[in-house]
Amino acid sequence: MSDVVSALDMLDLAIGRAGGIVSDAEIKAATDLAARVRERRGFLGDTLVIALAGGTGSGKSSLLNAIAGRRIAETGVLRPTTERALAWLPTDPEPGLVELLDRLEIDARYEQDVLPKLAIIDLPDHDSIVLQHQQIVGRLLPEVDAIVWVFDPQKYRDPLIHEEYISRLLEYQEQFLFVLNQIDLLGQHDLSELRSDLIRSLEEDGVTTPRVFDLAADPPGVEPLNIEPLREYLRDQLDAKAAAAGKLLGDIRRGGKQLRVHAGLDAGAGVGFEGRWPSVRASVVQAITDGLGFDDAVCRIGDFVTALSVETGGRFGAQVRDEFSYPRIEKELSAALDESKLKPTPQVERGRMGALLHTFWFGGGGPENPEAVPAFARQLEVRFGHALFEMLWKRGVLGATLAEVEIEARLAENR
Ligand SMILES: Nc1nc2c(ncn2[C@@H]2O[C@H](COP(=O)(O)OP(=O)(O)O)[C@@H](O)[C@H]2O)c(=O)[nH]1
Ligand SMILES: [Mg+2]
Repeated sequence: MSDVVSALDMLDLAIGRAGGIVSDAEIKAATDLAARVRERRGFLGDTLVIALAGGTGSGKSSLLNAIAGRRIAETGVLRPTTERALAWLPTDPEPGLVELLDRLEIDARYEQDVLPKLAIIDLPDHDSIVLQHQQIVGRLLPEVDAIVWVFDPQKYRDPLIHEEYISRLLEYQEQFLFVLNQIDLLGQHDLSELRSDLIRSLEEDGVTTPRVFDLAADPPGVEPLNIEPLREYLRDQLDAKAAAAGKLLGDIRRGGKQLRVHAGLDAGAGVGFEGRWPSVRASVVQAITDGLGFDDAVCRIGDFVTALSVETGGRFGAQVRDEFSYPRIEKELSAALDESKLKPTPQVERGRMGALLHTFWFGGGGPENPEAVPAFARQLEVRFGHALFEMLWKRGVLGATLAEVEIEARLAENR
């Protein structure tokens, strides 16, 4: 299972692994992009997550039941009825949604397949537990897509809701929806008056253009009234959300791709190091033991480093080159000779071909102490093989992580 959150987590991991492989500026660009994706208000996934808030008895639980089309939450005249928050969520919820509910410690979860991609959180009735409710709303707001404030005709001016919640949380007003419930109890005239009055008080709280839906979630003996406009609004929001999630995934993929390009990983991570290095090492040993000379051996390693640098490219390629500069290769190579005590075969000044012919005709080539050859080969392994392998391995791990970013994002796009 995959979602925006998983893809973004993977991008974060890749950014953490890109140090030393791509430049700091490129890392910063990717970090900024990930931060922008995370900053997005609301739930970071393609499920539309809404929470129902409001005074006790206003009809939050009834509204959930009305939207669901069946009884999910307990409702009742005896207060409070909803003691713990509960969530109504799609079956097979995206992992980010499960994490969100875990974080909010909402354990009561009812899976539904009525409205895929819609999750509704019914908050506890707050009169008795104001503090807890306040904390939940505070924690919830930054993480959900919308809060539906439910009012009833008796308590729609409840100062607690207006002063303690709405006017203090105005920075989230884009996410607010308002429901005037129990309209079955009102005549047409009362309804329009009450509706205007509610809008006025919300404006006094500081809400710029309150979106108010009037409905009856649980009129006695009859079907809910006027639920459809709210449902329709939620459906539109769902479409908008799907588009937004698609855009976020696009951004994440773009961030991953940038890192891949800068790390020179676009054509894949492998340069076949393990297959190539043993023959380079053998040729260095040969250069030393066949009398081709120290400089020739240095060049063989240098050529290999250059090839790796060119093939990996970008900043990483340059770094391979910097790490294994010619002076360092010379230094390490003479240290390898010292350590292994291998005495190089005296150089024959005729170039490679001439040297080979020389050995062929006159024999007698070879080091004074051939028994030191394995120790020399081991030194090459330690001083060059391991170090190069480690650098390439790090880049390979980054490559694998970036592949994972792409895979997670693609899977999420196709959910
Ligand atoms: N007349 C009428 N009663 C309603 C309506 N909606 C809810 N109720 C009743 O109001 C009471 C409280 O509803 P409930 O959903 O438990 O409110 P909550 O505390 O906000 O969750 C219950 O007895 C519901 O049956 C409605 O639209 N009209
Ligand atoms: Mg309730």
